[in-house]
Amino acid sequence: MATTADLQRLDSAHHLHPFTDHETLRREGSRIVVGGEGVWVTDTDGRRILDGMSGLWCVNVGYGREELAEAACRQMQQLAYYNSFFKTTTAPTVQLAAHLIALAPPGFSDVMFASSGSEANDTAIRMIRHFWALQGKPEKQVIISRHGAYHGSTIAGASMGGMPAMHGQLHVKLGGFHHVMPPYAFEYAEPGEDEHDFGLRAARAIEEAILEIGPDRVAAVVGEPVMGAGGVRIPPSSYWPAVEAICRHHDVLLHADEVITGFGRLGHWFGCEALGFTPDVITCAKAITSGYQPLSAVLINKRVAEGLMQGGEFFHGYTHSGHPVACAVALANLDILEREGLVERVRDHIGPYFTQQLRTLADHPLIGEVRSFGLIGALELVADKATRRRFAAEAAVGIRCRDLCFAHDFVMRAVGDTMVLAPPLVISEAEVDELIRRIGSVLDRLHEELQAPPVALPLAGSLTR
Ligand code: PXG
Repeated sequence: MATTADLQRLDSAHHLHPFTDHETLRREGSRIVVGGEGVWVTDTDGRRILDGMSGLWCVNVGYGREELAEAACRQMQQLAYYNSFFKTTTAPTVQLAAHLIALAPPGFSDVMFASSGSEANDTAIRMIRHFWALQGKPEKQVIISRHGAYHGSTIAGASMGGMPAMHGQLHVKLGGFHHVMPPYAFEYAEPGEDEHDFGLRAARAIEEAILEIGPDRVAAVVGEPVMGAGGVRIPPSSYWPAVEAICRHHDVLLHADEVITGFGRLGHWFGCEALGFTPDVITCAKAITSGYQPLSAVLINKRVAEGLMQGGEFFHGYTHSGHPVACAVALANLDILEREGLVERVRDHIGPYFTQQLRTLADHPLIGEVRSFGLIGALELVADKATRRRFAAEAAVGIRCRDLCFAHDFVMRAVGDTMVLAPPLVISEAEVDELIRRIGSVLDRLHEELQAPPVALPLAGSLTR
């Protein structure tokens, strides 16, 4: 049996981690996670860690669900792989497509599968652009996105996303994407500006972009109903209905990237329902299997589907599109979500409880804003509570907070100085209390450290511990 030190040595020698500064990681070593049950994971040192992030926003039904392992095992024993090319498919693939359409908002009719959120978004981009070409409008190709959006890590996903650091490393960014202001009141609202009015102003930024580019050149608007990786940016309720109206008015498709918000995170099957709008295209991944298998899907409405079907063959697909094992696990995962009423539980019970408990942190001197929706939440760390002035970026206060959370055996992610949470939908009230208690201790500790002279501070920027 390999020891922690053995695994860390091999990890350092050979494994490149996603989104990681390897020089720092190799100095400090990785935490190696070996088990999980409910909302808890265990590492090789035997520490139990309360996972406030559902892995990476995905383990909605919690860890350790044997029936998902059994679904995978059964399907592997019966048929581990077959594809959906060349007029073939498999039973779980078909059943899952039908099930997703039954859960989707009215008007949706067809599903195409892939394995990751990034691939789903690449697929959606290709579908949307091809749809307009088939409509006889090949010049309608530009996709409007928002600054701070995360749409994945492939070249198209990173180009469509609004992360400046990722754009910087693309070197040659794909064309045909335009970014506008996000509906993020904490940073973009004018002093004293009403939330509702701010939401409408952020929607107007989209309309202004459509008019500037020309409606005959704009293919779609894309957005996460609530921006996740960009720092849990929750739009005012006025935003999405206004964006939808603008898209309809200018005949621009609306693409909801539901990779984080799908499957109950916001108390509805899809986030668009929670935010009051109906898109034409939905991409989803992550919690479609609660992370137990890699799987993603693009859902399209009748209009887009019928348009695409007029075009003969659509030259797109992956070896693992509609993989039968992933689809079988997704079906079993949807069954758990339905049978245990986990989506309604978020809407009616544990979501409101989480919000209420998270709000108790609002008085803390380091907290400039607390916000949440369903089981997604954020805490803004600020240097000055009255003016909401942020800390200097070099102080890396968010990263220090995250590292303290790890040291206190729980996971809360840092996006700059925005601390974000997305616990599994099965979290109990007692576990919410425990999470909030641990966050409170970490904030107190961080506050003390920040008062102390800089030499007393732990090394900033550490990644794992
Ligand atoms: N869209 C959205 C909205 C996402 O959040 C993707 C697309 C891409 O999915 P894949 O499966 O290709 O990773 C995502 C993924 C983080 C973090 O640290 C967030 C994601 C992935 C990894 C890390 O917040 N979101």
